[in-house]
Amino acid sequence: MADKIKKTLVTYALPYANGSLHLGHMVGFIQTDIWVRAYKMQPNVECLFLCGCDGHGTPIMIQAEKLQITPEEMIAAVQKEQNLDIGDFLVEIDNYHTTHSAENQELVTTVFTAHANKGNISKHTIKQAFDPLKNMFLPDRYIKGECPRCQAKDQYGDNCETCGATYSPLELKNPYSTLSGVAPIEKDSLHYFFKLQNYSTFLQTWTRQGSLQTQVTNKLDEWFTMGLKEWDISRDAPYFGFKIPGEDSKYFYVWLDAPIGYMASFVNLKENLKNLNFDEYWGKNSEIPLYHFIGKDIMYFHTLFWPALLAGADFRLPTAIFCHGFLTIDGQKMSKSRGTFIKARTYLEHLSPEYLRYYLATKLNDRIEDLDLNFDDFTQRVNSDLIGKFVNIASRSASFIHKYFNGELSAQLPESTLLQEVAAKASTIQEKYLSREFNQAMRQIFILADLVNQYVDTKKPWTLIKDNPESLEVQQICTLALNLFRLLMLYLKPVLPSMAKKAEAFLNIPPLQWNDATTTLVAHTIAPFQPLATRIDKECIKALQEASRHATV
Ligand code: 2FM
Ligand code: ZN
Repeated sequence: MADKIKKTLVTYALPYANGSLHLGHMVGFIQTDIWVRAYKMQPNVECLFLCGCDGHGTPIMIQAEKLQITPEEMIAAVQKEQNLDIGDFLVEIDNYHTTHSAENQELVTTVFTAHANKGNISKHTIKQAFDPLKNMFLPDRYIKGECPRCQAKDQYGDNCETCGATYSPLELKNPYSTLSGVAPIEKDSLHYFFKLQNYSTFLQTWTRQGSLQTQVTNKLDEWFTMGLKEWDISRDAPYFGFKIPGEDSKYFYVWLDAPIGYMASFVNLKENLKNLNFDEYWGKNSEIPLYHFIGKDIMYFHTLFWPALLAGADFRLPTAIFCHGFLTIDGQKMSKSRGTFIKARTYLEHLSPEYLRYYLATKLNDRIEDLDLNFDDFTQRVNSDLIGKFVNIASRSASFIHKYFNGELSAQLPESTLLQEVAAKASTIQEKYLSREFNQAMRQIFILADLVNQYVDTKKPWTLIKDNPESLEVQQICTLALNLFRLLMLYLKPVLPSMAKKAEAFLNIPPLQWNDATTTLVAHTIAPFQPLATRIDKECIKALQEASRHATV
């Protein structure tokens, strides 16, 4: 009987549709993609990776206005652009949908109605800042003024960058709307609230069941101690989002429909893959693991609101939520003036996506730590380790096999325990990927690469071949070296999928899977060598930084 297929569902946070992706986004996409690829290299598994763009909210409405296009037009263009950028970073997503979709609207209505029927929704009037010129309520980020504590000017509506005070925008002195420049007035408005506190007991149990990283559980404890509060889920027109059923000028807040967008992306994919079953994946009793990869800034929404929304609407819960830290560049926050605000596309115009994938893999772990992209370190690691230690094993050995042995690998391997030693690491490395300790996987792989280089250096095939151009010993040494390279390529394949494809082509083998660690390649003809990667030229980095200084954000 055929083995049962193990299915898994993975998502990465849906980027907003009001701008291009930058390298900060790519940290999460690459982390998720490496995990998914490592997972899919196992036998009898299926793993869907879903994403899409997050199309609602005031910034999207404002940005479209600025561009003098409709939000719908903007979302369609951005969705396409983001999808291309992600694909060009070799991130393999099964469906890149959008939250501004019929599928999402239907699911949002289902979730909202279920909660309304359970008494989890309340309505009451609140006071909010209102721009009398633009005729709209102002989200905090569109109000600036003087800090009520230290009087610093031009501070945002909720916190002061000078003294760190936090406050409500109504407390700012001499406030002004960043949209019109006029002073906002206070105005009453009726809002809808989700009673998150009704899920307090449920969430305190759920968040301690091993679905979250320890740092997240600790942070949540602080929030539980402060007590969960009701959550404002409505916004007044003008707004770009889904209208609340039965209302003329009130919309759901973007964060209500955003995570539901994960489900919508699934439903949309189902249109093309008819064999997918919604209940099997999203039903209350689903046995399929569901993993959400996200950035640390949106932990609150994913670990509290989202599980509560799902539970109350009788859907399944996430199996785990994995938060990653932020990207800094040369030790600092990305900044346009320093040329470190790097758009995904600008990077791709100057450097290979696999350099970044590899560099990030050497740094990513299972904790919520920020990671730094330091360009000197980046160049050094790619040039000395990736190219110098790994790629060179293949180029050296393959050239001997072609030049002296007609592309034929020897029928037997020479006396050596190295192959067993390297093969024995397969399961540990696979586990490191699946537990998101990519940095440890890289460390182990490069310890092995050092051993392989030492082996070749000790054997000196280039000297042996001079004495005897038909030396069986040289053929066997190079055959072993190529077998070792094949194993290292297998171990690096989740990180370097394009290089793996080229290696599979020149080794003349089917796509590498974890199981291949137990086999060897002997009495086999290899194909012409394909250059796998070249060193980073420092000029390319300079050009990238220069282009980033001039790119529009
Ligand atoms: O923070 C953000 O970029 C959001 N657009 C993420 C949404 S994730 C999910 F909930 F849709
Ligand atoms: Zn202040």
